[in-house]
Amino acid sequence: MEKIDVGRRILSANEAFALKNKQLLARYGKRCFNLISSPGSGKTTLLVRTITDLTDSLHLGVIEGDLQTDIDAERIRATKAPAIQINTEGACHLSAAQVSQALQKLPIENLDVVFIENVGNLVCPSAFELGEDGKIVVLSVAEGDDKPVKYPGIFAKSKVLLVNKIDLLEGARVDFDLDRVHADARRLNKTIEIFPVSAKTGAGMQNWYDWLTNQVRSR
Ligand SMILES: Nc1nc2c(ncn2[C@@H]2O[C@H](COP(=O)(O)OP(=O)(O)OP(=O)(O)O)[C@@H](O)[C@H]2O)c(=O)[nH]1
Ligand SMILES: [Mg+2]
Repeated sequence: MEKIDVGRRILSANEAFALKNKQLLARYGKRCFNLISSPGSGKTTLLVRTITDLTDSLHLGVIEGDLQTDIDAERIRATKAPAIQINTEGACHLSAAQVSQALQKLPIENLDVVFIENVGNLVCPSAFELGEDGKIVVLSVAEGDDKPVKYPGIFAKSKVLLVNKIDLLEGARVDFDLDRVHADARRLNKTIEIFPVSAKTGAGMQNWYDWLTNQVRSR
């Protein structure tokens, strides 16, 4: 009996949409980044702060992926930036087909960067290309410093690692060895940019803004 590799078929259908998204974004000359992390590491908080702090220099739009609700899209819209919510109804990642539909609803021509906030999950989203310029993995210090070695796939594939909630390191409220995370992430990915930040206090955020601004300028 012939064996059918369903996993591979799903991936190649996804890759066709990812290519379509990439071509659309290239035609408009826009950057697109795919934010991936565990639930609650601070993706939406980081986006809200980035949009607010860069309001005079960059126009950002967001595609939000969640199992249910439009809570995150509403948080983005409160900044006046455009946001499209996708509900995956149980799926643990966004697909390129879903992103393709959302891209048609965003005013891409008016934007500098499209951010995709993927479903909170450190594993599934890393396997699905969406047509982005790069993945950005967020790890908050409350999750523990062993995450790069335990979930290597996403750290190996990402352009940037945002180590969020560094305000919690003050007073040793959380045990987290930043040097270990640097070393482990670099071992997996020689070129990954690592920015320790706090979306709450704004600490370290300027390094992230400089990187993002350079990405837009070099397009
Ligand atoms: N102390 C501290 N808390 C933060 C920081 N960033 C986010 N938070 C808090 O972390 C919680 C989760 O933040 P979200 O931005 O909703 O996280 P998320 O990754 O978007 O979550 P999902 O979309 O559910 O995956 C909220 O209570 C935030 O206020 C930070 O830098 N420091
Ligand atoms: Mg969120």
